[in-house]
Amino acid sequence: MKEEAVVVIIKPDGLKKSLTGNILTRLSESKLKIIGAKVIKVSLELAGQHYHHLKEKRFYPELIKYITGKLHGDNRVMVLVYWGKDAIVKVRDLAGATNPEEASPVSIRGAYGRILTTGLFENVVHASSSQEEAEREIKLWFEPEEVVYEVYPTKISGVEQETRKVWK
Ligand code: IDP
Ligand code: MG
Repeated sequence: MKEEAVVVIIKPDGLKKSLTGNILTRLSESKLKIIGAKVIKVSLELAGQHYHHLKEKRFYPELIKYITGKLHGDNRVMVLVYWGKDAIVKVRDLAGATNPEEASPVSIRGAYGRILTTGLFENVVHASSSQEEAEREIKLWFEPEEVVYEVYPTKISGVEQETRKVWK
């Protein structure tokens, strides 16, 4: 199996509950390499693009509230790219099943997830489900310079004197 990338998102419940350290420790059992990592706020637009395939599900409105932080009063997520052999299956194994009640109790979701009274699976982490999804998610969540390996081809775009925010 070739090396591949996988996106992990520590969802707002993970940050609110100070679980980032525990989750990253669990994920380090995979021996995969972290090649990108940042903490960001999730806009409604980004949330909608990330979960576009779930728009028809009855839990979709609640899911959008969840990932944008409305359920936790905290809209931070930590988003990472892991790289290595069988990265997707390794990370999804450590994450556990989507439903935290069905997830192995020693998996991340089994240990830290819960089901809300609304029925939403508050399951602490997202992990890409295929190479195609990983590519789509990396291109959605990251700029090329935020990922240390050039995992997909890039090109130069824009004008040289483009303005941008810098430290003063
Ligand atoms: P995954 O995160 O394991 O890949 P997806 O089917 O992509 O699962 O669903 C995205 C997220 O939507 C899940 O992580 C979970 O938070 C929520 N979700 C998925 N299926 C259900 C469901 O049947 N009931 C409630 N929430 C769900
Ligand atoms: Mg998924």
